[in-house]
Amino acid sequence: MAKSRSYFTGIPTIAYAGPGASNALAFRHYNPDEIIEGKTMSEHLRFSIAYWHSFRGTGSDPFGPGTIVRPWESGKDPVSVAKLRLEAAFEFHQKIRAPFWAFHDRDIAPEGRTLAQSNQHLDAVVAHAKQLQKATGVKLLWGTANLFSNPRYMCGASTNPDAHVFAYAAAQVKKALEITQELGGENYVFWGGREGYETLLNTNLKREQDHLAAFLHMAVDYAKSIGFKGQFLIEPKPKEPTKHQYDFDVASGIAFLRTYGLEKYFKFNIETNHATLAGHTFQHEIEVAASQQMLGSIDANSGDLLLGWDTDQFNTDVKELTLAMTSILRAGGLGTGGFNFDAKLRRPSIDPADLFHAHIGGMDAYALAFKLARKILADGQFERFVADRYASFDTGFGRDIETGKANFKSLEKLVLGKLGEPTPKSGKQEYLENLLNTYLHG
Ligand code: XLS
Ligand code: NI
Ligand code: NI
Repeated sequence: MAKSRSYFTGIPTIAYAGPGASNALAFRHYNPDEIIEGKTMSEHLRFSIAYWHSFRGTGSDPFGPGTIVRPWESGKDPVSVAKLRLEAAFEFHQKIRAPFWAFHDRDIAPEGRTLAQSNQHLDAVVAHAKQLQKATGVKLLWGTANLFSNPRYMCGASTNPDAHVFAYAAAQVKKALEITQELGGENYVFWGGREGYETLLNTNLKREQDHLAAFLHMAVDYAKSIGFKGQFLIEPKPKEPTKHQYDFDVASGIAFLRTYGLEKYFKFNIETNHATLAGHTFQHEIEVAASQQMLGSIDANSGDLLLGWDTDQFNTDVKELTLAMTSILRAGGLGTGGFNFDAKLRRPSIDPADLFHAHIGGMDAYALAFKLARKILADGQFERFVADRYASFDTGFGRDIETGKANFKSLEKLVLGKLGEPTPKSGKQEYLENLLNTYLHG
């Protein structure tokens, strides 16, 4: 497909220049073509750009309007602008070497006056996106539906007290699944934007949770009926915009899915900043999901320790990412998931180059974390330490505990007899923290 114009003139395709390179518009650690264990780094890391932040975000906040003005955002017909915007996005993908994108339905095409008109807009834009995907090789990591911005969803979508709103949301997700399938989406995400409550004075919590489950069952059934093979993902978040959201964290998500018989259809899309809002580390959420083989994908970003909301910043904290990456690699990777930069520029970062610096920083930090985590796992020092720490469960009565052969009586007998008092053993946290630093800083 002929490219009519370039929106990022003056910015080259970002090349790998190696650690210590002085060019700010180059990768220091992300070398997309480097082969590691038979796969390129690009294939290992499956980086994705969040369309909503990078191509719909304007830098607006509750205290003021947007600050970021992009050249492709001009024109009277919103569907034509939507197509130009897509062209700019795909040019960006090629220059930043990110093989995937992710979107909400309402990011890519303007909402119409009626659902039918919204769907027509989507059809026009999706046809264009399909051509651009084909021309560039960029693929869809996941699609989702925006069930939180329109005022109709002010009291939730599938958890709205009004069945009419539930029906509207169902119709919207039906279409979102169809377009995700049309574009070869490898996953489909459910983030419960307003699926929660502000006050129990007006809320029937049990009915709302039942409705959310009914909605997800309908989505599973519809996906099956159209032959959509992508992985369904729940993206937990404890709060914001509602005070209390039902998909609070991975653990409550697992309990919810099991309660309603949905567990075999879903994995988790874990977002760093959502983990910290829930009072967890990023790595904790990954481990909880991985422990149940439910690790699906990552929304790669970071919060600010001093702020209590989802600041969606690009993550350059190599220590945090290395810890997360060891857990991800130990779990066998993300499968059809990827690292989706659900992150946005700060309000004064108004230059097109800032979009590049932001993603270069994020990609380099993840790539470095990937390399460090591989080294940590290959050396096995932490693995051996942890294995030794639990070794008493490998044999004898410890083994009997794990295999269900021990009980209170048998254990009491042992303690009253030959076992007696346990010998305390050091957890060696400071030693391990120092060891971690030798990987990070030598
Ligand atoms: C918001 C979420 C959202 C989801 C997609 O906090 O991160 O962007 O990723 O709906
Ligand atoms: Ni997200
Ligand atoms: Ni978020």
